[in-house]
Amino acid sequence: CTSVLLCVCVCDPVSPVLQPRGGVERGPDVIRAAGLVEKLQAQGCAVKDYGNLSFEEVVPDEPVGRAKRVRAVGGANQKLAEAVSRVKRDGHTAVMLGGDHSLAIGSIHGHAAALQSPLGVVWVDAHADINTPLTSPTGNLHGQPMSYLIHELQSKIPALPSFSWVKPCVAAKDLVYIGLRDVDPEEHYILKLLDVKTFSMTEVDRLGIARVMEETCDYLTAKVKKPIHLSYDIDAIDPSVTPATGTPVVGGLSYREGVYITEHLCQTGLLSAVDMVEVNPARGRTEDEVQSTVRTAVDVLLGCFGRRREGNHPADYRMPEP
Ligand code: EXY
Ligand code: MN
Ligand code: MN
Ligand code: MN
Repeated sequence: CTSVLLCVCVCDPVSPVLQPRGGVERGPDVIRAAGLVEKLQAQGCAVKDYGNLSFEEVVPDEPVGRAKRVRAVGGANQKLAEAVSRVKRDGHTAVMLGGDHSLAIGSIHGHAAALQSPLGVVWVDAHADINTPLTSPTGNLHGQPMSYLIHELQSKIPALPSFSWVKPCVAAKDLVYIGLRDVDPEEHYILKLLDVKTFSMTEVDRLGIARVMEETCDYLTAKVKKPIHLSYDIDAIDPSVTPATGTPVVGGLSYREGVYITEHLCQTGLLSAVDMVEVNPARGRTEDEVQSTVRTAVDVLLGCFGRRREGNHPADYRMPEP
């Protein structure tokens, strides 16, 4: 397989406030330090690491209405979208390491722009991240990325500085959520209004993760087999496993469910780009908490690229004859 790592951190709207000495922008480097590239190569992937994208600091970046850090996040995502488009046009599978989930604006936009066909999006998250700038209770852009991308919400999105390049590129029917358990009332209204397919943690409990994944893929490929963009927020997994993240919510996916999602998507052959976001080493209370979070993020990514839990063993092994 061929994968390309774009290591990206779009500035986090929450982290600098809560963690003034650094935060989610260190996610890509700790994921690298845990050996992601080497492990992908060991399982047969050709990997190109583009390094961290660098973004201009925007000062001042006063809130627009309630929306915070609009210019910085808009500008960074435009740069990211161009980078992702180039990678996809070169025929690679793109991996975006966050960083904040607001990077999905540029990631999905750039992915869609490079394709000739529509895109299916699988959003694995405790949160729906579909507030508009006007419904958002916090103004944090990481709670909003899907709203900018969905065709059906465009009439509800106000013009924002540094966002004029963003054009909707995903149909509401091509989006599936897995792992939801912290949804704002306004987001719930949007999900119902647009009839978005959701598997909250209640459905994961009721159906089991295997059936959730079968239904997800059946739903997305019912008419045509679309390339899939997986946007994976590490807070989808239970904070007992992945505590080093900005907005942990109890009652999440187990490690095994979290990895199974990627194993299943990998075997569809349709996985075309992956975001791994919200790994924040500054939010771990101990080194063990950071390592548990980072190792899980790495395993989730390895699952996207063919890692099997029984081991990836060569098919040409011959037993020694006596
Ligand atoms: N729904 C809340 C908001 O819009 O502020 C919380 C969002 C948390 C988003 C995290 C990254 O997934
Ligand atoms: Mn965030
Ligand atoms: Mn989340
Ligand atoms: Mn998220």
